[in-house]
Amino acid sequence: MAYDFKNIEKKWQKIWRENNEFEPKDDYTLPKKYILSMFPYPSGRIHMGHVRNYSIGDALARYYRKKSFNVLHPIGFDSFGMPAENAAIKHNIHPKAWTYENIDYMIKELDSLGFSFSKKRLLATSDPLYTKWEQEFFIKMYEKGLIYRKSSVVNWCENDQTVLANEQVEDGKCWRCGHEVVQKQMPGYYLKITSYANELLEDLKKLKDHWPNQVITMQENWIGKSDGLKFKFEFDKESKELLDGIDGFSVFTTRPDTIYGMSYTALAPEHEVVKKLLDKNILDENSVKKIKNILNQSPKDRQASDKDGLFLGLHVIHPLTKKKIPVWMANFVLIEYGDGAVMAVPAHDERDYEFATKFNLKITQSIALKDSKDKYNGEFLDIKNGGVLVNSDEYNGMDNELAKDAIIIKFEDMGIGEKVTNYKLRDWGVSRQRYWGAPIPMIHCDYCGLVPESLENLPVTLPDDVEITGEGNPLDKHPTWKNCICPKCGKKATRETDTLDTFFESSWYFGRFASDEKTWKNAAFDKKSVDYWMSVDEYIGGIEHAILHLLYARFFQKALRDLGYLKDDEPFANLLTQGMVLKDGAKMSKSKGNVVDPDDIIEKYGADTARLFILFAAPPVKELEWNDSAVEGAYKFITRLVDRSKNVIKTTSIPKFDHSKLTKEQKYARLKVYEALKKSYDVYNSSFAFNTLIAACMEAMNALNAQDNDEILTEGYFILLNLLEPIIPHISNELSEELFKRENFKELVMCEEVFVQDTLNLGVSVNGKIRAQIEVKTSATQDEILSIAKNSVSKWLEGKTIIKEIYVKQKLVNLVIK
Ligand code: ANZ
Ligand code: ZN
Repeated sequence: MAYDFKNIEKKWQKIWRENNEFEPKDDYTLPKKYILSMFPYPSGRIHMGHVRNYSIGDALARYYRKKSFNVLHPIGFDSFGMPAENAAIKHNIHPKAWTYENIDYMIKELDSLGFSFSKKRLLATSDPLYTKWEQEFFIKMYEKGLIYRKSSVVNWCENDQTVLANEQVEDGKCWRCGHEVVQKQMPGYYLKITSYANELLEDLKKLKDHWPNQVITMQENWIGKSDGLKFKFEFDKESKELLDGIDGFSVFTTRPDTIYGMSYTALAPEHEVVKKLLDKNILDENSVKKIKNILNQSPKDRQASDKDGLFLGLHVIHPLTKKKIPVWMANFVLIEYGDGAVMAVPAHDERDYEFATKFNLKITQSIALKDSKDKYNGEFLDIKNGGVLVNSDEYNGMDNELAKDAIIIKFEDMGIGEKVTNYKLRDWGVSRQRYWGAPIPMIHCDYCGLVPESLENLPVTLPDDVEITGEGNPLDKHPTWKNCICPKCGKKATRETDTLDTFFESSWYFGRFASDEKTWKNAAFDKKSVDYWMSVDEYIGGIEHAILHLLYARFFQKALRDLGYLKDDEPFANLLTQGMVLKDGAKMSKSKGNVVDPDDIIEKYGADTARLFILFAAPPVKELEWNDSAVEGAYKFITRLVDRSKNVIKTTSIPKFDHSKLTKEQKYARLKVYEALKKSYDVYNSSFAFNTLIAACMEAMNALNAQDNDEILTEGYFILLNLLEPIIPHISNELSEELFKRENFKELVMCEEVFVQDTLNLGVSVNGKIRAQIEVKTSATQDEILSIAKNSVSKWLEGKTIIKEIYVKQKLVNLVIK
């Protein structure tokens, strides 16, 4: 058993390429589908995760093309980034050469899989023409205040020698290399994603039922909205004197209802009050040491360690009771969140509780469960709602949910606080101290300060002559590249040497793809084509991008909309997150040595087999376990499809049948074929469970083989080849061209009569116990059915009298006897 997949696949790939079959049409009156699989990083080779990702996207693209949609199905490369520099160090090859050699090779691999990508819109994000528009966005965003520069504590990876965004730190480690991340104070550029926090959260509602729930929840949590009260504490007189000038500090609480239970306040070690005490040398040596130690820990490490802190020798006045409250520094208070300070309520907040027990601080109850008679003895009480206030003066007895609002109003009336909303989301730091990235188009001028490069000088391109050692930023060490002229005053100035986080590039590539490539030189986006093609109708990629890329891209879409570049609020109308490809239960990876190379599979079995296996082995959203014998099985199915095609009648139209005159096997074969067609509607339009469609096609093939009418076989092939073409395109095109001529492959017509059953099965019970199963003609009368039923259970009726005969239509017959 063999078929000549090598020549067949090469032949069709050539035909497709020469006819430009996969280019989108410029006719914007046609109904459209924009199908996009996440573009790859040019690491050097395609892996099985890619094969899965692109097989799913390609099946959809090919399906919608058949359905006469105008389809955009582009591909490109996310080609800036660190591995190119690492390769440069290891193999002594220039990052640019490494990147573009890899791209060339990977394009060949993608072609060998027969994916129907538009080639005219191929791009690499490291192309200067791509950088040009990216730098224009940067400048427009900077001018609008959406980008700013600040010095702040950042995540620093010693191994990669660069800054990482919060989203790129996983369990305190670098998302890329796994090295420990440390904290470092550094200047950098930030994108004001926080100014879109609310819209990013609200618009998730529009994506419900179109995006996986899991991704929506992860984004909701990452944005992390909380409503509460912000108010200001005043220091007591002694403390004010110590702090010359600082008269108090603000805190944020989501639980104003617990305010009478406050027994201390706590500041982050970075807080200005702590700074002041350090500056003034007021604290003893041990205290200073403790603060410095905590400052050196990353926020993650602090959360992981035991509660720690110290009393600062200061007091504030409780805004309602006017009592003195001690001020502590604590390692669990984050400078980045809220106001970097908390009112601590140990009775009702677990972290405050742990801290208070450790340092022997007072614990006061302020909320009790309704109708509870228990005496309070200093334990932690987690009452979020449904409680009543106690020890809370005028609020005693009030429902705690109501008390939240009442106390906020009180603070607002007193003019010392206000209702605020806080988000966990932080601005996105985009400066990277690396060579192989898009240069940040800013200029440092001694006279004018920070000045954007003028638009007509874009793109600012990378110098080729750099030495890449892995230490420090090569652009910083380049002898001349930095030197430039200030666009504002014309004096000598220096360029910014930081480059952009590569997530900047992947945040707008889908819009670039949606622009007619003939316009790429003139503008970032071509309004007419981008308005037509966007949003992406189906976006397919790995769940690992749930927060990072998908949040950044949503933000960019909104920011570019507000800058007048784009129209839609959301970039991806539907999202499909595919599961991982595993072998022996673990993710395929070089370090585990369990990688199956797609090239080897294509060499041995052909691209169609690889695609069929990968879509058949599991539904797209589930993990897929590699299985050599299932690959073999996929190959055998195709071989059989080729084999049996010899009996198919060459024709250009589907044969017609008088269905009622067919034999049972013939009827069954037609039923299975049309069941597969029916399945395809659901699979391509909503479930994407290609595995079930393939299974239906396989069943249909078996049923066709079990009957002997070549006309039915022909009808079956006409339909099945159509259904399978998006999955195994080479062999389907080969066979359909030979048997039916490809141009006859139009919309398939459903045949409803095959679903009409002419017999039905009924259970027959005697006194409620099922005793027999009967098959009767659907046209049989009730009397006929009852008489067949009685015959089938005659041995239970012997010597008895039937007192009741019940027929439940299409279900069962029940006989009551005595
Ligand atoms: C008093 C209180 C009592 C609180 C109580 C909670 C429970 P979410 O919901 O995540 O927004 N908080 C405020 N700023 C903080 C900071 N910079 N670092 C660490 N913790 C901080 O959390 C809000 C709650 O986290 C706030 O409400 C505050 O503690 C604490 F029974 O105030 B709460
Ligand atoms: Zn200047």
